[in-house]
Amino acid sequence: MSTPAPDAVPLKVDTHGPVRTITLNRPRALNSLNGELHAALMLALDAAAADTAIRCVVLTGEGRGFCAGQDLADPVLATDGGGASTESIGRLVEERYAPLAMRLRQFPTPVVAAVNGVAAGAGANLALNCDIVVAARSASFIQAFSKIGLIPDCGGTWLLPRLVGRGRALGLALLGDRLEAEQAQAMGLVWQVCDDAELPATAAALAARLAALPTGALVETRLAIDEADGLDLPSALALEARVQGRLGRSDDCREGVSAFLERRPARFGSR
Ligand code: LHQ
Repeated sequence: MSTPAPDAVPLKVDTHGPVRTITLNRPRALNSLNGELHAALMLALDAAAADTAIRCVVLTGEGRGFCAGQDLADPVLATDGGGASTESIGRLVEERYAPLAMRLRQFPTPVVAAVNGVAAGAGANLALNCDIVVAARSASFIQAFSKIGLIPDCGGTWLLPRLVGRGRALGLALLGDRLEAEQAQAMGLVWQVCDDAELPATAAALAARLAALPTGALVETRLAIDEADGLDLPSALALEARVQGRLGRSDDCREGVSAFLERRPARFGSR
């Protein structure tokens, strides 16, 4: 039997306790997203979301890339004239990248992006949609869209100004320059940078910490921060009161307070 090619399976999934790691596995094309990889990723995210034993997901890439965005050689982009019609690109963004961004922003557990190499185009924004971004020192981020006549997608237009401010968002998106991991960290796009060899252990340690915290409260924190962004202060305060009122009655909140008072580690329940 012949040995399978290294990227014969588009996605690898590993589970260690409450942490599920999803690894994009098309290393020869820098894990760019064709239809098959996109579908596999959505299915893997659905499976992790449905499994209540999973309390944190890590998203990473095989090889020297994290994800180079849309697979520009995907036949779905080809037309007789050699270019994709505006309509088909619009549909692709609607059918693939918008659901992917929404899935991550509404995911029922924290999601850590472990950026192992170049993250370009929708691949960069895939990482930036995650709750915590940890990057290998050799990783980089490129808003590659302008070079092919497009705008940032997969949530980029919404995310970038919120993460780095309008001026930097425009600089990144218009110029499409490569941002090294440490520059990305200095701008606030990345939480932590580590040596390349340390990336899996660093991501696993962060994921284990997140998995031990009350999942519901972590997810509500993300949702409230995102929602508050579109609200005025009185509305944001009302939102906080509403969510806090609900979480305050939860078993996790009771357990956290009891553990504090009894000076013992908290044991949070299932999500
Ligand atoms: C690739 C790709 C790739 C296929 C590297 N596709 N093969 C939404 C809707 C519809 C349409 C368009 O897009 C979108 C959203 C988007 O994501 S738009 C942005 C799409 N991505 C890009 O424009 C990035 C294209 N890639 C690059 O600019 C470079 O590859 C980067 C800067 C990421 C890495 O450069 P290098 O380290 O020099 O690597 P390389 O260019 O030699 O790539 C290695 C291989 O990966 C190579 O294949 P080969 O067979 O020659 O070894 C590339 O063709 C392949 N590859 N990105 N997106």
